[in-house]
Amino acid sequence: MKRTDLAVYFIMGTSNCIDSPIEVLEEALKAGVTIFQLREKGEDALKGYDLEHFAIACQMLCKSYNVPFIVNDDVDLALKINADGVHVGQDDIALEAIRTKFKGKIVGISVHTKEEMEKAVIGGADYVGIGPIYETKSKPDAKKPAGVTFLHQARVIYPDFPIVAIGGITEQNAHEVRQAGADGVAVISAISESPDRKATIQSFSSL
Ligand code: TZP
Ligand code: MG
Repeated sequence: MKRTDLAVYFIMGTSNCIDSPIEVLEEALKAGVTIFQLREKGEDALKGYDLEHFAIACQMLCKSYNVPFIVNDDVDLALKINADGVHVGQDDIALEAIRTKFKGKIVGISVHTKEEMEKAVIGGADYVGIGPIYETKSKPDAKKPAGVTFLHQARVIYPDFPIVAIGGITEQNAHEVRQAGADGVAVISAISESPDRKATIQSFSSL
């Protein structure tokens, strides 16, 4: 993948949207998000056939805008529907196991320390997500906000490795994370809850 693919990384599940999720996604794609991750979480999360059906609808939309479609956590679903990639956390299935199943596809992993980052790079990840940078209300079990210190360190150690920042990123603070070395911003609420999605996405695109 190219580092520029991470520029505006939209993440969403049905619980993140007040409006129709498919309409939100289409609006976001039209406005210029560069990569999309389906992250279906929470008590009312879609499951089984409903989840697969929704995932395929998202995937088809992404395809029509030429935007990579990534599935969070659910490696089996990603393989079944032939998604462009998966994103996993430290507590999910091991990177090496995914890497062998996902030849030629995008594999992203969340990291919080230098050790985790080194393992990710050696283990063949295509990109890492670093965060939460700021306070987030979209992930109840998120770690404490880390600010941009580690993000900056990671960029210094790995000048060319694709890195996206996540957690509480808004139009107001996005500049700081790009300055610290992130190739892009990964956001849920800043886009899904924006009163003007087009303007929000354009502001992220022009960083
Ligand atoms: N991982 C770390 S923070 C976070 C995830 C999935 C949630 C990001 O959501 P928001 O609304 O952009 O803070
Ligand atoms: Mg996970």
